[in-house]
Amino acid sequence: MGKTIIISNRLPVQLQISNGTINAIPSVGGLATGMKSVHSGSDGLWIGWSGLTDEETPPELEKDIDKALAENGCANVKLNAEEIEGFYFGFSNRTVWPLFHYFLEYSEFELDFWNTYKAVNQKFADAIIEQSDEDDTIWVHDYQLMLVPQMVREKRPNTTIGFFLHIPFPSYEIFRTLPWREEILEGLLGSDLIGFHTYDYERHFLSSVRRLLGLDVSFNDIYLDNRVIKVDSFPMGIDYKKFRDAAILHSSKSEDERSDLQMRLDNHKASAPDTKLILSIDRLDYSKGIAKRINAFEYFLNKYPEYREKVRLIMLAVPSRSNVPQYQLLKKEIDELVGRINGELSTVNWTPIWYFYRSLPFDNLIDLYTSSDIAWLTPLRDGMNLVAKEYIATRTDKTGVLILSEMAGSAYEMNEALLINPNNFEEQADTLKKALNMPVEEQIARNEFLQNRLERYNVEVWAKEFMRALKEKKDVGSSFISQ
Ligand code: GDG
Repeated sequence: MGKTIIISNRLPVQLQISNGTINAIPSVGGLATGMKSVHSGSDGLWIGWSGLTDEETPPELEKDIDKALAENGCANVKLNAEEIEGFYFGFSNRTVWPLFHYFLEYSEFELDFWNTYKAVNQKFADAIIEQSDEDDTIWVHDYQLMLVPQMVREKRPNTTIGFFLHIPFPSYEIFRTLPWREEILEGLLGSDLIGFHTYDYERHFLSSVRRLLGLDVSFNDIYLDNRVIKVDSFPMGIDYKKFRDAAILHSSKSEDERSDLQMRLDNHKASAPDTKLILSIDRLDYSKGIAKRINAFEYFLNKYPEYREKVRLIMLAVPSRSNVPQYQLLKKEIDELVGRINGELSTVNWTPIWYFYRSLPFDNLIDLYTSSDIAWLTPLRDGMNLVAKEYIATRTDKTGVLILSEMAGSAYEMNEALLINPNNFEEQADTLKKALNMPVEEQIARNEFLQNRLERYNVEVWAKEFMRALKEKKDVGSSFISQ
């Protein structure tokens, strides 16, 4: 039996060079965070881009970089600045990302982006061919690499290939606006198994395959030449134990061991014991509904002024894709909104919004999760949303209220949360009030269900289920071909 090879745009470590030495820095982001435990638990290989362009890589350090990566079970697909511009910032993040998140008006259909996307996908496919054997299992991740499965299939007709999409697959009506829609579908259909977070994304994909390619689709099987491609949903879990253990450790820390952030949070609690903390954590991305959330918070404070000085919104926005104009505009909009609301509503003792625009170390994330009475996550579209799951996992005493957008994939599995429509300010204001007044017994009852489910369906189980389905599919597929 061969090895398992994971392929994603970014490797689970980023390399940075300072004064001739190489530092490996863990990546932030759902995929990196989720798959890390799977990869480190096997002797498999992870192929992806290191984060350094050719131009940023001193030739004399190239060997050391490859060595450092190999020590981490990784192999680099070398990309230059122009390729990153067209493939990553271009087609991936200015065409596919907005389109698949229903921001049609942000989607740019540039032929140059598309050509670079194809060329870079070919580079990834070539790296796979070079570093794998026929009996290896290939697991390709996400929207940056949708052409890779078919590119590998052409050279390795019998290799087992799985693909998982971490973002939503949009409805046919949205997807069909993409000029290269058939090529994207054909690229994905090089896989044996295609996985999505939810049943809805799966249906949308099947509908596009049927209507755009005219292929036979029966239930969740697609018939293409002499192959059957399976499509299924696999809602991604988190490393539940890691978050749980970190929260337990956190609660046992002595005063001296507390972080600066935790001290600030504790001081806040001590000075205003009846003020509740509401938390949001997202990459700074328009799909996450950050600006709307701030507006909804203002709406809440106006509708229920008795909560002024009684609540504080702690907003962590992690810098992301800051080369893309849309993200720069959003950053400006959020800065202005936070400034205006804090300027208008603050009192001597109270600032309504604490806003952090940075990436925080993992321990600080735990400080925030464990100190907040409410997590309020309002994506306008989100493939899954792992932050919602992480918040619940860290609530060791089972208190805390999760308010979650219906538009997040995770909402399908987290019915015990308070689900809201992020466009409905009235509903959100009332839900915030409900959350602030929810009896502790009710919080515990809701979170018990959620925690049990998250513990059971953790990220390792998610990966195992996908791999099991991929293996099963291959066994059935081979017998189909040989009949
Ligand atoms: C994509 C899809 C899907 C965040 N800030 C910090 C930090 N994080 C970590 C969180 C969490 C991850 O990043 C974010 O995951 P999400 O799922 O919320 O969102 P995306 O980055 O958009 O991920 C998403 C996911 O892929 C998986 O399929 O759920 O829908 O868009 O794990 O903890 N970690 C640290 N510091 C931070 O400041 N250390």
